[in-house]
Amino acid sequence: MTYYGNRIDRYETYPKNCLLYLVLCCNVSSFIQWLAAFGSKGFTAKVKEMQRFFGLATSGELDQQTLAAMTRGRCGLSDTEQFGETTRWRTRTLSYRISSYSSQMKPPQIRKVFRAAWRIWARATPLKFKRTSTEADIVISFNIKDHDDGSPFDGPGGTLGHAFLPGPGLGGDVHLDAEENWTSSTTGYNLFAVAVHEFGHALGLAHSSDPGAVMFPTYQFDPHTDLQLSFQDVQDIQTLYGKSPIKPGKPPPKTPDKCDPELSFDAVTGFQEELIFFKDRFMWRAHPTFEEIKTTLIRSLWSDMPTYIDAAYENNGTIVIFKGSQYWEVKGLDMKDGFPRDISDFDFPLKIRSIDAALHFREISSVFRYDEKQKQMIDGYPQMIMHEWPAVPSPVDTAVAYGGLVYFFIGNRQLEFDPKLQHITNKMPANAWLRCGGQRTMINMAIANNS
Ligand SMILES: [Ca+2]
Ligand SMILES: [Ca+2]
Ligand SMILES: [Zn+2]
Ligand SMILES: [Zn+2]
Repeated sequence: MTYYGNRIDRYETYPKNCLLYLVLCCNVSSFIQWLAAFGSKGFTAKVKEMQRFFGLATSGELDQQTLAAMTRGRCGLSDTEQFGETTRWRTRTLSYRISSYSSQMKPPQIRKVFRAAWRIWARATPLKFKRTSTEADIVISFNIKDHDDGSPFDGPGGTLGHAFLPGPGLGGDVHLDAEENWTSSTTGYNLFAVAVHEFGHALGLAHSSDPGAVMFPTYQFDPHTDLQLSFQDVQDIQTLYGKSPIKPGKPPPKTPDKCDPELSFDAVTGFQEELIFFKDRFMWRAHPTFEEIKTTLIRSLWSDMPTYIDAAYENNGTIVIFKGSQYWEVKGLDMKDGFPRDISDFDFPLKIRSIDAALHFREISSVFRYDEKQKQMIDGYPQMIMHEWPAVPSPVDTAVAYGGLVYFFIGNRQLEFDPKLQHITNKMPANAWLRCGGQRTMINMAIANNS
């Protein structure tokens, strides 16, 4: 890979092949160099490194989930590389010029998208952005294939764009691949989402390791929530330029810390042999073979899944997700067609319009709804048995059946309940499964108990 000038970014959708992906992901400058340096053992190590980054089982093999993670968009800049000297603009008002347009969107639409993308950064800083048709600090262009900067584009897919650090000439310039299906919606590639990320680079920002950040290297677009800078993005840009003179409104969203003793969950579900914990836009996967439990966006595994969910459970490899009066079903990595559907499908009493917690037992194959008043799980199917949960306080945030036991999550605590003994057998912090000091083996223990 030739580095040209201070080009810092390539926004990737997917690699033309996996090896190229690993080279990009793992900070090795060329494939040849990489092969010579690592050989086939190195390949496994690099796959593992990449799997750790995405919070997958570190098998070192290109299994289905790994390949799926690779097909998600990402920025081609190494995730671990640090920039040397800080580069930033010295003026507070920056000019930008759009020197060419995409044929996929009308020019006024494109101008509107860029204006909105600059506004995202302007709100957090003292910076102002003005569009001009003459000489500008930042030139934005759509380019096809080789465009004379040593980093040719590759047609639809692959590289989406790249940007240059602040500086004279090419500095701060943003190049987008004109052959992408750019849109202002969810089909193709959302120009706004890519522009906000690339503009961040044009202002001097590197990639962030915060999965909730706009500057996180993977392409992420959530049609259901307004795109906003994360707490980390705001801190990073303010380190370069200082605060906005305008008093901020709502504080930027903080990415939850899995080891925060106050952490609570929206929902928890089993998923084959692992447990998945949901909170806001994020999730953690506790898998017996995962060396590390990473914070990842729900969207990075299931792109159509709602966020801020109410409850979830697994039935035979299918995860059922509840939010408000709707529910969704996902099988493996795919959202099933025909969803969301209304929870009235479950024959709940009519007055029930949302679900606090859902539980599913493989043996009885039934859904229960936790009733706050009666402190019990009401069977979703009236002809089936009622279960009682003595000594479990209400309300509960979520519950999950795992290893023959039931775990009730209440704020930052969880209660382990043995349905056979009909009493609480353990009390723990809610995040006890997420490997925060001293709790490393909890998921393995639960599995051992079950077998
Ligand atoms: Ca491309
Ligand atoms: Ca420039
Ligand atoms: Zn990037
Ligand atoms: Zn370029």
